[in-house]
Formats: sequence, structure tokens, C-alpha cells
Amino acid sequence: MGKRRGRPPASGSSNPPHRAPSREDDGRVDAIVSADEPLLCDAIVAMVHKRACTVLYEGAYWRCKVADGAFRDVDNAMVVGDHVRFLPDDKGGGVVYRTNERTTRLVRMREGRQRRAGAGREHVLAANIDRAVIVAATTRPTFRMKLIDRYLVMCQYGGIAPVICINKCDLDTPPDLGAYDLLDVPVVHTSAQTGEGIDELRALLVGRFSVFCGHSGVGKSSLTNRLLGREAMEIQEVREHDGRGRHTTTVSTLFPIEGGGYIVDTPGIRSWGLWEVDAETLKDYFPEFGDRSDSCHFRDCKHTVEPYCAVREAVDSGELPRQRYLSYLRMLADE
Ligand SMILES: Nc1nc2c(ncn2[C@@H]2O[C@H](COP(=O)(O)OP(=O)(O)OP(=O)(O)O)[C@@H](O)[C@H]2O)c(=O)[nH]1
Ligand SMILES: [Mg+2]
Ligand SMILES: [Zn+2]
Repeated sequence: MGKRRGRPPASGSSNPPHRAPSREDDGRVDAIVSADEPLLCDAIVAMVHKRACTVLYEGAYWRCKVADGAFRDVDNAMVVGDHVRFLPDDKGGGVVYRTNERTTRLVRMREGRQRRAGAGREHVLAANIDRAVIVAATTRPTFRMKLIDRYLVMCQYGGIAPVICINKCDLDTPPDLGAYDLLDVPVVHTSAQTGEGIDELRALLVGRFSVFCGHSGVGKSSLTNRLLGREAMEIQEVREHDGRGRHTTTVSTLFPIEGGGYIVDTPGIRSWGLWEVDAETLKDYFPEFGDRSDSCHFRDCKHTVEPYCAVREAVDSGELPRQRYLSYLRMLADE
């Protein structure tokens, strides 16, 4: 069995057909090849498994072992989007010997923002991406603006350009997103069901490295399938009784798209841990506050209860959207 062209990588820990399952096979091999070995090829991590990964190389997926020492960072050993150097074998597999430095990281924190020992460590969701498609549904699950605001902070933190995608437009009228008018963020209205807005979304993705993020059930995998024109990802009904998703996708997966570029479908995030943005700097991640902060009476104004706060005054006068300000306060309060 050769390369697995045109097929998505097998999910979870199941073995691809070209490798017989073996109990001794724990995925580890010795670093017998120097990382600078000329035979090594550049590939992108498409899926991470336990002590193994699938990489994308020359348009095909290769299930790889990972050499000792290939990880740069014990905590975030390898993530989708990592650029690696690997040695392909003739059975559609290979060995990864090195992961390269990351240019961007989509990050969320494992636990609270508090600086307790072990708390608040970064969890890198994907690396080297330049665009995040923040997907929300008009309904099922219920539209919640504060989630979009959190993703926007994550994007800003990771140096990633966001796009807001309101999906399931066949089910309900899209919400008013006027609160984002001051930000330079493209908004697309889609329906993975009817195909509405898919071409517009595609135009924003071609030639880029994009990741779909958003809550479970909003339709990230459905949009991925639409864009690819095939059932690459499994999708499932949203649970009816509470309208929340149930994590159909469990492993992030990378796909090349027609016209160039890549998309990554990710598992929905249900609970929000917080991230490496502390209370003092959170305000910097709300670009529309901008220069107004300079006019606050206190130089270190957090725009909460301080007197003569220019940001609060702008909210009161309607110059700044109150919804965004309330999101800021909620995040500050760690809610
Ligand atoms: N009516 C309608 N249903 C949609 C649309 N997009 C997705 N769905 C449905 O919503 C449900 C969830 O879709 P998924 O694509 O699995 O959602 P997801 O965001 O990938 O969910 P997780 O993998 O759990 O994060 C499925 O029943 C889809 O058929 C849409 O545009 N319109
Ligand atoms: Mg999914
Ligand atoms: Zn202020």
C-alpha cells in the first residue's frame, strides 16, 4: 500500500492499512539520523496521535513515528500545523526527527489565569496559522457574542488574523454584529446546509493557513466538508435538549484546499479556561479602546471603577460598543 492520496488521515489511534498493529510498537524510535540529514523532507503535521503523528507531504498523508528529541517543548510536544523534518519510508510512513520553531500559535490556557503553581499553562491548539475562522451559529447552539470576543483575544494574542463566520443562516436571521464595526474583521454568513456564503468563505481561505474554531455543534466540520466537497469529517446532530454540541470532532485535522492553502478542523471548545493574558494587559487586546486609554486620568487605568476613565466615557456616549466593554469586564473578572 503506497501513499494514501486523497483520503483523510485515520482518526484516533487506529492503524492505517499499511502498518500492521503491533503491541511492541509504542511509536518511539532512536534519533539515529541527524536533524540536518539531507534526506529529510519538510512536512506539516496534519494530525497528532499518541506518540505518533500524521504529516502532509507532497499532497499525501504519511503516518509517522516520532524520534526521541524531535519535540522542542515537552508541554506542547507537537501540534497540527507544526513544520517538521521527516524521513519517509517506502510504505507510506516515516519518522519525524525535528519540529521547527513556530511563527504563530493559537493558544488557550488549561486552567485559571491565577499564577498558582502549575495553573494557567499554555495549550497550543495549532501552530503556524495565519487565519482563524471563528465560527458561531445563528442558533443551535445559542449564539453567544462573548465567545466570539474570547476567540478574538486569542487571535490577537497569537498574532492571527480573525474572520467571523456566522453559520446556520438557513435556520435563523444572523445576529447584529455592529459591535465589531470598529475592528477590521471580515464577517461571512454561511450555511453548510444550503451552501450559502461558501464561495465567499473560500475566497478568504485560499492561499492561507486557516483554522476553524468555535463551540461544539456550530458546524465547523460541516463547513470543512463543504469546502472540500467530500465527507472528510464526521458530523453529528446537536443534542436537542440543551442545544449544545457533544464534541463530534476529537482530533484537530489538517486538509489542503483547492487553489492552495490549508484548513484545520478543530474540536469544539466547551469550557473556557483562561489564557496567558493578565489583568493588566487584557485591555491591550481590545484594539478599539486604543488611544483612548492615554486620556484616562490614571496611567494604569483598567477602565473599571477608576474616575475620569476615557474608555468608560466613550462607552457611555455610545462611541464604543457597550457589548464589547461588558465582554472585557467579564474576562477581567475571570468569568
Ligand atoms: N441547518 C443547518 N445545520 C447545520 C449547518 N451546519 C452544520 N449543521 C448541523 O449541525 C450539527 C453539528 O455540525 P458539526 O459540523 O458536527 O459541528 P462541529 O462544529 O464540527 O462540532 P464539534 O466537532 O463537536 O466541535 C450537525 O447536525 C450538522 O448537520 C447549517 O449551516 N445549517
Ligand atoms: Mg466537528
Ligand atoms: Zn480608563
